[in-house]
Amino acid sequence: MSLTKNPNVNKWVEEMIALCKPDSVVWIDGSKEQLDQLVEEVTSLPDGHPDKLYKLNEEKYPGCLYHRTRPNDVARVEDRTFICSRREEDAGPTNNWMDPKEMYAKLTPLYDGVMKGRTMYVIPYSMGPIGSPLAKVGVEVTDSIYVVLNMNIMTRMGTQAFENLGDVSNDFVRGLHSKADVDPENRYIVQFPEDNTIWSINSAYGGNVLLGKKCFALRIASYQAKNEGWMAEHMLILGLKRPGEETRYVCAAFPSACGKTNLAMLIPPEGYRKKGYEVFTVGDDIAWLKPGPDGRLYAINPEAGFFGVAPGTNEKSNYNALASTKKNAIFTNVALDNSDNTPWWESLTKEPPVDATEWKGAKVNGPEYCAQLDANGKHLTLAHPNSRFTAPAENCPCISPEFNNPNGVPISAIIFGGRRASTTPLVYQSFDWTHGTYMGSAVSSETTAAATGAVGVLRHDPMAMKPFIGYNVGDYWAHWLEMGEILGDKAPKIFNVNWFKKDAEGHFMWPGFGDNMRVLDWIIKRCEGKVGANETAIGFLPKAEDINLEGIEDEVSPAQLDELLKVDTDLWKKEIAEMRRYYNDDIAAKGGKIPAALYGVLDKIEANLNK
Ligand code: GTP
Ligand code: SPV
Ligand code: MN
Repeated sequence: MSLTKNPNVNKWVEEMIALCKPDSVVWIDGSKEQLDQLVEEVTSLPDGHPDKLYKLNEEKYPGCLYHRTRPNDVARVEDRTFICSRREEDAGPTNNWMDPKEMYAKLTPLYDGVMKGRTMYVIPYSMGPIGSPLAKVGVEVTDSIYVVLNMNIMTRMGTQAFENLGDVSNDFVRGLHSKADVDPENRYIVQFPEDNTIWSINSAYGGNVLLGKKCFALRIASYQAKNEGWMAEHMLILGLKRPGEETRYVCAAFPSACGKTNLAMLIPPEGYRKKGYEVFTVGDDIAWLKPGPDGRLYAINPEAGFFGVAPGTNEKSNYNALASTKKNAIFTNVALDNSDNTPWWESLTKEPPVDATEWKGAKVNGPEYCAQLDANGKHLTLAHPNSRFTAPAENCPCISPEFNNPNGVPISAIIFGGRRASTTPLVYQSFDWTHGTYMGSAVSSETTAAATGAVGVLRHDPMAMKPFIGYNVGDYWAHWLEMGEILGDKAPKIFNVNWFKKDAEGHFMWPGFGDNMRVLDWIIKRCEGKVGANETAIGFLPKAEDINLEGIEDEVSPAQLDELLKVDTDLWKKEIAEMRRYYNDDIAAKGGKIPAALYGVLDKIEANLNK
């Protein structure tokens, strides 16, 4: 039974039913009874069934579930992700493109009858708080209970979403997902931005199938945002409360698996905590940003949960993320400690469990298994490097009191970053918004396990949005510049950080995690005009004495801090030469219209370095 009178929704769902031919259709109202029933169904599947979810230790992890995806289906697949705008030039050089007519024709046979013998679940959901002027509605049809249960955590799911849409509007994103045969050869993640439509097939993993996340809230939304005068970005949102001062909010865009969840939930070092500094999480992955009535830029988190990287998460590195996973969470591709049926991943505890199940499902002796080396000489891991937890934001001990504020929070600073072993200093500030936009366009980072392919290779990832910009990257940069014009002197200040600089021995030079507070502190003071800086060829850098090292003097010597704050002219000349090559060869020569102002910045920095 449909849950809405909206004829646009009902007509589209009828079409999807006619195409996929499910045995039955269930509209997801979001009620506890309905969800409990789905949990019973999916946990009752026989052991080893590829769709099965497992219940975990009810005392230690109440309401938590565990799932293993197929070994060839463990991350986003960028080479199988398409932006199907009518004109190829509107997809631009950073996207795979196919004519939408051709793509529909290609995929329709794959979906034809694909749900025979299966149930279709119709999921209404809101991205953003119910009632927020910035929120948007999506409907996803899927044949996966895993998707339903994850969408329940990641979005405001169920009948409530239709309240936002109303009975007549056609403004909703249509998402069609089928796990089909989970055949990697026919795996497609396709966005049709001009149709508000997403078609995903032959995957059952995370970002490929939770269509509200990357597909809608970034790829489709970035296109909508350009047309409607706002921004959809791959950014965390955090609030920093300092004693006796108003809470300041910042956004940070780092590529996948480069530290957004960690920064968003940061616990300040002891010295700061004692003085009363606190960090509050508004979002850990996606921000929708729009100028507010006072002319400042406001941000909401369109999501309701965290789909976070598990390995590396522990009491010390990210206490708040770990705490968020302790009830009503779903774990995907982590390992199990069979002694008490709890999830485990690398670095959760020092020693792997002896009686373990590794992420593909084999029962192993943990320490013995992890002592083995793979073909590249790396230790085997019990959990997949891109294993994840799906956790409700409301579990997070430091969730912001503004999390559900329909108007969002005002943003003081935008921070870019990535994994850079060399060249990029710990932190620097742009000269102005245009230079900040250039800095965003110049983000490059060593690749991680979040997408399939080689790990550790330096690649350009402008604004941490390379896999997520739903249109031409040149037009996207132009949109950033336009937003700067609109915001004028109320625009957030723009910074770049690098937690990942390495010394000659390959060790990280900066302790990172909670100690990143020391950098945030400088950033906020810069926004408030309360601290000076050194003007360099590439931007404003902190004076060494303005980075507070109290409590980490043993870890970061003055010489090391100098190294972290160094602008190496030779390396930067290479960096600029590479940027010119990137602009010319990878973007302009392939149909990206680079705004002249960005070439202007490139010229200026190059001239500065040659002075
Ligand atoms: P996505 O969910 O893929 O968008 O990732 P993310 O940007 O939220 O990354 P996340 O915070 O999950 O961190 C990914 C990995 O980076 C984890 O293994 C972290 O332990 C590690 N990491 C995060 N912050 C730091 C840091 O400040 N320093 C170092 N050295 N590692 C960090
Ligand atoms: C990312 O890869 O940036 C993620 C995980 O946040 S996924 O939802 O799979 O895209
Ligand atoms: Mn992400």
